[in-house]
Amino acid sequence: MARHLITSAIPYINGIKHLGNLVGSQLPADLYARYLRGRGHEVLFLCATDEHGTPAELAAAKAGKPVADYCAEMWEVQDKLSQGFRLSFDHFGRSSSEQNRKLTQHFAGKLFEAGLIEEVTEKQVYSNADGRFLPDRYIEGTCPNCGFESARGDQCDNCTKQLDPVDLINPHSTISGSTDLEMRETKHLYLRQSQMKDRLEEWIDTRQGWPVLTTSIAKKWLNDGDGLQDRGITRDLDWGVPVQRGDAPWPGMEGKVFYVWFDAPIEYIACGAEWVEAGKGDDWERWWRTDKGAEDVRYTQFMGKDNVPFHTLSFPVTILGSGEPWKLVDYIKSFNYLNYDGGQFSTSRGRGVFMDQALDILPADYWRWWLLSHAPESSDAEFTWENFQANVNKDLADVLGNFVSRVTKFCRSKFGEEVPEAGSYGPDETALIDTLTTRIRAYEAHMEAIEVRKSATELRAIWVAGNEYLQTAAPWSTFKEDPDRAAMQIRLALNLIRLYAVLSAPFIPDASAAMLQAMQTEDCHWPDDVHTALESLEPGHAFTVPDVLFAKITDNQREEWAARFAGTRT
Ligand code: B3M
Ligand code: ZN
Repeated sequence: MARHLITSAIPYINGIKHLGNLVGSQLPADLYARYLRGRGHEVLFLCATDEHGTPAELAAAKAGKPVADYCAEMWEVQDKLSQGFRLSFDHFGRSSSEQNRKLTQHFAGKLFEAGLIEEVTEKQVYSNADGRFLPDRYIEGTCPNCGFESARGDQCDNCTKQLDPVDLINPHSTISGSTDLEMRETKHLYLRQSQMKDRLEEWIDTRQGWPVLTTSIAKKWLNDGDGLQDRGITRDLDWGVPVQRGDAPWPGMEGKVFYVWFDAPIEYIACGAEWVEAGKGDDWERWWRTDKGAEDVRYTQFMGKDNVPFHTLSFPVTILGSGEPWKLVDYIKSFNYLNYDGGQFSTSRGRGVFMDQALDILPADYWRWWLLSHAPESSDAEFTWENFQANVNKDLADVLGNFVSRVTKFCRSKFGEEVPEAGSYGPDETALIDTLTTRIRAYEAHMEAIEVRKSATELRAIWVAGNEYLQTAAPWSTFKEDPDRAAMQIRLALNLIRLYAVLSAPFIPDASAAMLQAMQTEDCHWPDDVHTALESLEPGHAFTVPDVLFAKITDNQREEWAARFAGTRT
């Protein structure tokens, strides 16, 4: 038994996530967590909402709510959706927590003492009417390049030119509309990442077997162009972690907060403290401090590829630079993008299927199975309704669901609702056990390597093996000449249902629970030995015929959904 710490990239608070977000971090993290728990390991699986920064402020303003209220409400919404998708976080925290504020300020203090934070004076747009410095996104004006009237301080959305606020013609504040703006000197903190380049490189080089996607992105940012850049870690916003050095004020930094990407990864750690505060655990440091027991913890992070630089460079700079014994990540599993029906999923344009909409039309297991079995690992993947319908109908309804239904109904009609006793295995059964043993060992190897698609393919093959056995054994014909043999075949098949429930739980937890319930067993033991595992339900053990596990998606439904989700969400 080992100890596994697992974190998923923490989703932004501003709005409901789409299925592309889900499959790029939270869902595969859940798959891995469930698998490891199923194997008897000790797991701490943490996630949270990422609540700071301009996007949260802007979304709250748009909703006409104070930002703290907006975040609290959206946390509830995201928490409920996480539960709906059966994401088995040990705790779903919030980056705006008291624990994260303290820890972020603590790290800043340590980094400052280590000489890794520099104070830089620069000129920035100040709005007299608003009484504050304006971040780039809060300034709009006419684009000097194309004449577009609502170009932002950092970029023109019309011609995509990167801008500086000073480039804009007739700039004004998007808060008040005021044009009474001036350039003022202000101080900001920079994290001196460049100082840490060698240590980071050394650390990355010692990470054995990281996915190519992860290391190539890390190396690119480490070595491309001018190398690792120092990075501004403060912002002129009201909403965020106030800039302090530990408990002490930071002279000249009054009214400023840390940049959202500085405090967000620290929330992974703070979330452990929140987990304890919530009464769900009693010691978070044994997961996070190598001087307090975390040296034998294996820490795995899950994220989309766009988040990799922050996790391979910036966050490790924070941890290593603090000089304190915090746990560093052991393995980073990153994902490409999932596209939607010939284009991209887009939160800002409301394109694609969002988590709430998905659960409105189908239960979680349908989505979990399709998304995980098509996880964008080696390249981008694409969701189409045709493919979704075809795969769900075939794998879940025709293969798995049909097996369960045929076996339980046949047994009920010929032997009653209990496991029949007669008969003993022949060559077909020995061959099946051999096949299953090979496949289950392969499934374990893929799961341990977090090869999500390969794991799904193997699991599907395990289901197919049972179906093929049933087809060849044909207990419905055997029953006529040799009822004892049919009894043996069906006893094995009923036990296979339990075995499938255990193996499939990481992918489709609800169906798995329904199968165990129908088999009236709580035996979730992993099948280390297939022969033994197929003897779990003994002769005479009662079961029930479950409701249909997976209903097929009809052509009408597919067409209706394709049309409903063709446009953009309002
Ligand atoms: N919230 C971006 C994202 O959801 C960001 C991740 C933070 S992980 C510390 O893609
Ligand atoms: Zn422009």
